[in-house]
Amino acid sequence: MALHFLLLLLFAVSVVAADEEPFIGVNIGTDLSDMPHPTQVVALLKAQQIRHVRLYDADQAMLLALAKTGIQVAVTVPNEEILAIGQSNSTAANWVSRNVVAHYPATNITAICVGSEVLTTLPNAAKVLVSAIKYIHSALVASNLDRQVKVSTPLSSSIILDSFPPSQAFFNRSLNPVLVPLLDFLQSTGSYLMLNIYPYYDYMQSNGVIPLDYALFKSLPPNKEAVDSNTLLHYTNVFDAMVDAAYFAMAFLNYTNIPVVVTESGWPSKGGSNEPDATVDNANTYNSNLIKHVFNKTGTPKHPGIDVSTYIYELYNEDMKSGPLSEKNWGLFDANGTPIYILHLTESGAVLANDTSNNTFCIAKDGADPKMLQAALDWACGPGKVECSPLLQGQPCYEPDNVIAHANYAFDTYYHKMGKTPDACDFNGVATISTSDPSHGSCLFPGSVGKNGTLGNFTAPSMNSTNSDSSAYKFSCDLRIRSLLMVTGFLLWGVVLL
Ligand SMILES: *[C@@H]1O[C@H](CO)[C@@H](O)[C@H](O)[C@H]1NC(C)=O
Ligand SMILES: *[C@@H]1O[C@H](CO)[C@@H](O)[C@H](O)[C@H]1NC(C)=O
Ligand SMILES: *[C@@H]1O[C@H](CO)[C@@H](O)[C@H](O)[C@H]1NC(C)=O
Ligand SMILES: *[C@@H]1O[C@H](CO)[C@@H](O)[C@H](O)[C@H]1NC(C)=O
Ligand SMILES: *[C@@H]1O[C@H](CO)[C@@H](O)[C@H](O)[C@H]1NC(C)=O
Ligand SMILES: *[C@@H]1O[C@H](CO)[C@@H](O)[C@H](O)[C@H]1NC(C)=O
Ligand SMILES: *[C@@H]1O[C@H](CO)[C@@H](O)[C@H](O)[C@H]1NC(C)=O
Ligand SMILES: *[C@@H]1O[C@H](CO)[C@@H](O)[C@H](O)[C@H]1NC(C)=O
Ligand SMILES: *[C@@H]1O[C@H](CO)[C@@H](O)[C@H](O)[C@H]1NC(C)=O
Ligand SMILES: *[C@H]1O[C@H](CO)[C@@H](O)[C@H](O)[C@H]1NC(C)=O
Repeated sequence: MALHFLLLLLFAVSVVAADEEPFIGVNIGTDLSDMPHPTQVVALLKAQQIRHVRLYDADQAMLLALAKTGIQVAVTVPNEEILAIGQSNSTAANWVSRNVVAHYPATNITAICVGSEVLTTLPNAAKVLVSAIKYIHSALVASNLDRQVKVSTPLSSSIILDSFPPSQAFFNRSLNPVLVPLLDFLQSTGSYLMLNIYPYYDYMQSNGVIPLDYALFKSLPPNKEAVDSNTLLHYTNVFDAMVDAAYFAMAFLNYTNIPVVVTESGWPSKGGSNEPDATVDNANTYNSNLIKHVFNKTGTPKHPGIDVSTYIYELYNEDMKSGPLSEKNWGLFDANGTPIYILHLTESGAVLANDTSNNTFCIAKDGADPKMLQAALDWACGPGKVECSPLLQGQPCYEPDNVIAHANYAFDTYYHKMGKTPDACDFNGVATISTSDPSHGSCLFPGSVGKNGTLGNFTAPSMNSTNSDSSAYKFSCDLRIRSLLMVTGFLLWGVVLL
């Protein structure tokens, strides 16, 4: 009896360890026509205080550029190499020696992702996946690096069936011959389940069953919160529901102490005409809320307080990606390192640096009468005492040489000079307050934080992930089947509870 109790206690303590601070990392896909040089990539990571990255390969130049930066790196064994590595421990040992041992410790490689959604994209490699993982791990053991470098394999969440409500979730049973030894391995080596979670696709393919706000982490009225009728746990967002579905699916196979790291999650900022919710606002809302959620250390309803570190998909917009327009628009930055949007990171605690979302600008109203704009511009640069010299020929804000661009600059300068009071942005009704930074080239507007600091001071987990074929796209493909099932589940669940 006493022993039993002790075991229970040990068990309870070991349930999903929360030993470290949660982190936010970013995935670095490289399918860009003008992929920045690794040194530029690293400069961006540093400027943005990004401390965890995931690469989709183990690119030597990238690993060298990441050396001595303190950035934690997850590297990937590309899917094409799984078959060979899964059949030969010496091939695995060579891979580890070339891509890990050769760079560590200068480059802080903390994880190896063996493949990317192998079970759903490369079924014929599934049978050697666990061997590949074990061979890679043995090579790390031989190099005495197995404690520093975790080995796992990112899974598509589409292998979790009936994920709504989470307590009924289970892994696709036909994958159990792979998943059971995989979970055994993860448990015995203290590694984590790597999961790619895309509430965007869950929402898109739910045909309105999943509310947009629920996918975007926006607060729902209490009577709209989803309640799991088996556990009575309340779910306020799709992300938590998916993570808990993974915990429940593992528990169904009797694995209760394997933590989850989300290796991909994000939202596209632009899409085709049939992707109306791929917008800058939604992408900003999703990623900002995701970051706050991870750093808030709330955990999930099933495991409150247990961190779910997450890698955002992804650093750059990948213009070479095929598939729908949204595929090219998951990035936080363009190839120049210019943010696609400025994340709203207020109230996220000490981990985050300055909130850059509170910047407002005063600009010319759309469609304002050019004559009235000219008059207001003349007033601002004259009686308004705005320092308008940057608008002179040869100066940074001269181009584009038109009344709208010049009025924008003069209005914004006046507005900031006057302490950003709404009154200071009127100009006889031809001016308006905007949250988009009109700065361009070397013409920095008052209130601009420049092109740095989008992500502020935040920490995250890391892996290098850049497959030639987009894992997000692959995900969206195999998600179709799963979504039908999931949506059916959610419908039933939703009818009862929403
Ligand atoms: C590789 O496999 C051979 C036999 O197949 C075995 O003798 C050897 O110990 C293995 N090496 C490692 C590093 O696991
Ligand atoms: C890698 O990062 C971890 C976490 O910050 C740290 O504990 C470890 O000392 C680092 N290793 C190296 C070799 O820098
Ligand atoms: C389960 O996995 C098998 C093998 O990959 C696949 O053929 C089947 O479609 C999956 N089932 C569901 C419901 O996703
Ligand atoms: C999980 O454990 C329970 C109780 O020990 C056992 O009855 C069940 O068969 C196990 N399930 C699996 C999938 O191993
Ligand atoms: C942060 O956590 C607290 C309680 O732990 C919760 O009340 C609050 O809603 C959370 N905020 C976010 C943004 O998740
Ligand atoms: C980042 O945050 C840490 C912890 O809050 C702080 O010590 C550090 O000075 C910050 N760095 C910058 C550049 O703001
Ligand atoms: C915000 O930025 C300013 C100047 O860049 C810096 O002095 C200040 O410490 C920052 N605040 C935080 C909370 O990081
Ligand atoms: C935004 O800035 C204004 C004044 O510049 C300040 O009063 C307000 O508290 C700020 N809001 C946030 C959320 O930081
Ligand atoms: C952005 O960062 C670069 C490199 O760190 C620096 O040279 C530049 O001055 C910064 N720009 C702004 C507006 O802070
Ligand atoms: C990631 O790996 C892929 C496949 O090996 C490669 O083509 C690509 O260049 C790599 N991207 C980065 C950022 O290293």
